[in-house]
Order: sequence, then C-alpha cells, then structure tokens
Amino acid sequence: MTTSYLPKDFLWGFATASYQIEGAPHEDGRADSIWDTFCRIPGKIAGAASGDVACDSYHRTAEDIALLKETGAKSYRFSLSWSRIIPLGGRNDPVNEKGIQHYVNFVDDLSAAGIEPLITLFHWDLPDELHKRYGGFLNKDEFVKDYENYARVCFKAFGSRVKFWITFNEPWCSSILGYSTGLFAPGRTSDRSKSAEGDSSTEPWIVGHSILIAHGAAVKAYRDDFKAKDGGQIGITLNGDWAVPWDENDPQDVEAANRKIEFAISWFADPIYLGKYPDSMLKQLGDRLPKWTDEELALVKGSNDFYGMNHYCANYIRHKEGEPAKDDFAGNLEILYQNKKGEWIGPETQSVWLRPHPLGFRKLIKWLSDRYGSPTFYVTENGTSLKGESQLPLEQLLDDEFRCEYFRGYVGALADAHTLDGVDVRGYSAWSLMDNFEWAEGYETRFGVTYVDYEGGQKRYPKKSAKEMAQIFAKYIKKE
Ligand code: PNW
Repeated sequence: MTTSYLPKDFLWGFATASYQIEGAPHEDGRADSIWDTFCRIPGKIAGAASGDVACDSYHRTAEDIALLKETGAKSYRFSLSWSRIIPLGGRNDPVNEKGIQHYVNFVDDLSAAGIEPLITLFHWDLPDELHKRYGGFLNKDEFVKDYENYARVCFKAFGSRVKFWITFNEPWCSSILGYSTGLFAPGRTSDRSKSAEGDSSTEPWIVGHSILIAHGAAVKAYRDDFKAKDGGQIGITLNGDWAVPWDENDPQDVEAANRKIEFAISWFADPIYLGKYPDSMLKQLGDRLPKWTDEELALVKGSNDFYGMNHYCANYIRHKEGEPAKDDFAGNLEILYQNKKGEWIGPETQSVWLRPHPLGFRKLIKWLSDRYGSPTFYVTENGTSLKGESQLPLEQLLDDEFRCEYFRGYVGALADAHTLDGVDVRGYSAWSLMDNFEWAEGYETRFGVTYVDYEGGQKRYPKKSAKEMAQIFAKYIKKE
C-alpha cells in the first residue's frame, strides 16, 4: 500500500477576499464597488447586512498576520479592492496612491512574517462607476482595456514582491449569479420580480466572454512586461463541483454529469487550454455564446501559468427530457443531493449548495488534469460552513470537529490525487482564514477557521480547525 503524500515545498495557507473582510468602505479614497451598492438594495442580503465593517481587516492587518503565523500557514491568498486602487476604475481615472500603499505595506508585512502572498486581482468587487459608466463586463471593449490597465498598475506597484497572481476569482459566479439568477451584484436577471433590467438568456455568456478576454489581456501584459524581471506566475481561479450520475446505470445521466462540469468549468477552461468553447455548450446555446475572433483567441489560449482551483462539494446529476429553457445555464439537467437509491451525497451544512464529498475532489482534479494536459494546480479555495454554527455558544462553536473532518478528508483526497493519479498540485488555500461577509447570506453563514465576534468588536478566536491544519499538512507533505 502506498502512503499518499504532497510534494516537498507544498504551499498551504488560507484565503479571503477584500469585500468580505476589509470594511472601511470610504477610507483613504476608496469608492463604491458594485457590492457596496448592491447591499443597499433592500431584500438582497440576509439580515440587510453589508461589508461596511465586515472583519475590519483594513485596520487589523497586524492582527490578521499574527493569526496566520499562529496557524503555521506558508501562504495567504487575499484580493485587492480595485476601487481602493483606482476609485473610479477606468484607465483615464486617477490612481489612488494611499490605496496602493495600504496593500504594499501589507505584502511587506506578510513577507517579513515569512508568509507568501497570493494576490487575486478581482474577487467580484467591480468599481461601481464602471458598471454605471458603460455596463461593466457587458461592454467588452471598455472593460478589457480598463481591467488590463488596473492589472498593470498592480503589477508595477508590487513588482517582484508578488510571485502568484490570480486574474479573476470564479468567473462563473460573476456571470451566472450576477447576470442570470441575480443573486449576486449587480443583480441583473430576466426575473422582473428581482430586477428591472437584465436578460438571463444572453448576458451571462457575454459577461463570461469579456472576463476571459480581460484575463488573457492581463496575462499578456504580465508576460510581455513584468514576468522576466519579477519572476511570478499568473492564472485564473475557476470554481466547480464534482458531478455524480443520479443513476449510474443510465447513460443519459452519465452524460449529463459530464455536461454539468463542462457548463460550470470547461466554459472557461476549454478556451484557455483548448482554444474553444465546449461542444455541449455550443450545441445548447448556439448564437447566444459569443464567437471568438482570432485576436481574442490568441490572447486566451495558453494563458494560464497554473490552474487555480476552487472546490467545495459534489452533486448528483439527473438528465432532463426535452428542450432546455432559455435561461438554463446548467446544461439541461437537475442538480440533486440524493441519488436514485435515496443516498445523500454528503452531510448537511449551513450552505444549501454545499454537502461535503471528499472523493469528488480527487475525481474532479483528475478529470481536469486529464482534459487539460496535466497543468500545475494550486487549490485556491476549499472549505465548509457548519449547520447552525452561528447559533452555538462560543465554547462549542470553537470546537469545530465537523470542519476538521472536512479538511482531513479533502486534503487526504488531494494527496491521493497527487500520489495515486499523478496530479501536479503544489499549493492549497483553505477558505477561509476567518468568518466573514458571506455575500447574499450575510454573516449568518461562517466559513472561517477563526471565529469573528461581530458584536464584540471583531475580536478573533481561532477554532480547533485553525490549530489542526498544520498537523494535517505535516502528515502529508514530503520531508525531502
Ligand atoms: C466562493 N454556489 O463562492 C467564493 O470564492 C468565496 O468568496 C465564498 O465566500 C466561498 O466560495 C463560500 O461560499 C461561491 O452557490 C459562492 O455554488 C457560491 C457558490 C459557489 C462558490
């Protein structure tokens, strides 16, 4: 029997995102992002919450670094708030030196603490002005130019301090949740009970296309003008769950399960690695899927130095009969939590969409590795909420055995993928360093390995999982 392991120098740590932790929305010149304005619309966010205070991390960088050090983490993945750096967002708008300085200081402090920074340039908080000015992602030409300019400002400001750049976090969420279901900012959808504007049948596909090209443009800028002297790597982070056929003996369910992954992940990964959209999507969406120009494709194809993988869970997938609805974005299938035999895919958590199923992690990363020619993977998010966690008394809440078990299972599955399936994985960031603003779910759902007492001055309390992570990785990482 082989004992599974992870490679020497494996880079493990924790992840967060600017709008979810920083607070200080108008300090030092920051302007609104689409999340600031979205949170002000009544009914959009549970408990009418917003990121106005969040974990107050803008004022607590030293505390957060101390937390990281305590866990033994080697790396920290965080995101930059575009509207702190260029408040109005555009390529002809002023750059805010104070915003840049805040992050440069933070990176220097991280490095001094021996923690490798992994920077996400964009984790959903588009400068609101760009949305108002020209429709944000819907205006491909403007958006790509403004994003490339923003990326260049960041590459220049951080130089060789930063070795890992992530262009976009989860474009699926920006496209589908922002422009199809309308659950996330900017909340556009065909559902007129939720939004006066939006077209779920076309806009998400336009948004995805713009993001891919903007990613490609930023990667080209980095490779042309920064990579040689700064020595970093750049890639995009894609989210996706594993898919298990509802009835393993039904070839249509088997096909649907594969199609589910194509609609969620290959939508973005196929253009990057294979230079085209998946056939299953072309077939269902036809002309609603934007066409590639040669120039766009040249930017996008081959644009990942590494594959950033966000992964949380798995589902059972059942095919649907008949024509797909115009607003269908899943691939004409049902996403279920129980299979034909009535078995649950995994235990319940606080997030309706998340039921842990560690074996799915090994299977999905192998699926991706095979389809995309064995790229180097960095897992950029993985973690869980706990059913009812917010309701527990502090002492019980800090004893988050369920989360520890989740990490043991998932990190073990990753080690199996590396050892038994030959997957090239070099890093892992757990979501999240601390409880934070969980988007439309507000503060009720917690993903942190650290408890944040929002009523008690944002005080941080490491949970059991914060303490156990170093042991989990020590068990797997090769000593030499
Ligand atoms: C990711 N879904 O989002 C994000 O990158 C994080 O910012 C977030 O806090 C974390 O996962 C936990 O939710 C997702 O509905 C949000 O399938 C929703 C879904 C998937 C990922």
